[in-house]
Amino acid sequence: MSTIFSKIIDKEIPADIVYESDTILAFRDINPQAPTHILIIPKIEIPKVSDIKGKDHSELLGELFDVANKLAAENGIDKDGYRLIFNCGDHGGQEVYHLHMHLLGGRQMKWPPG
Ligand code: DGP
Repeated sequence: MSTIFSKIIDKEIPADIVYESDTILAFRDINPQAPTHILIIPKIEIPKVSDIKGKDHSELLGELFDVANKLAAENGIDKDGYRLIFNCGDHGGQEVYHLHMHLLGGRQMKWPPG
């Protein structure tokens, strides 16, 4: 089922897009939890982490990480470090059921997460 992220991909609703390729879109989170908070998403609809099939999606996942590392460098958070998060399902705190990687940085992260 399509989510709000499909509308962002289709440019039906605006977003602060920081990267786009044929397969991936990245945009700033509407409710940032750190000075840098970017969502990196595949354009194809994969609802959640548990729907990933390594055989089918390994190249796409590699691209997601490449984009995360590139955006971390562009946003000046690569030296001090950053956090990459996939929330999965209710207990994982997932709100939007279109696979997305959170790139968070620009402040000290805590552990354990809430
Ligand atoms: P998650 O809880 O992992 O499903 O995170 C979903 C994130 O998506 C949350 O941090 C807020 C963000 N978000 C939800 N709707 C929109 C939107 O319309 N635009 C943008 N830029 N971010 C959104």
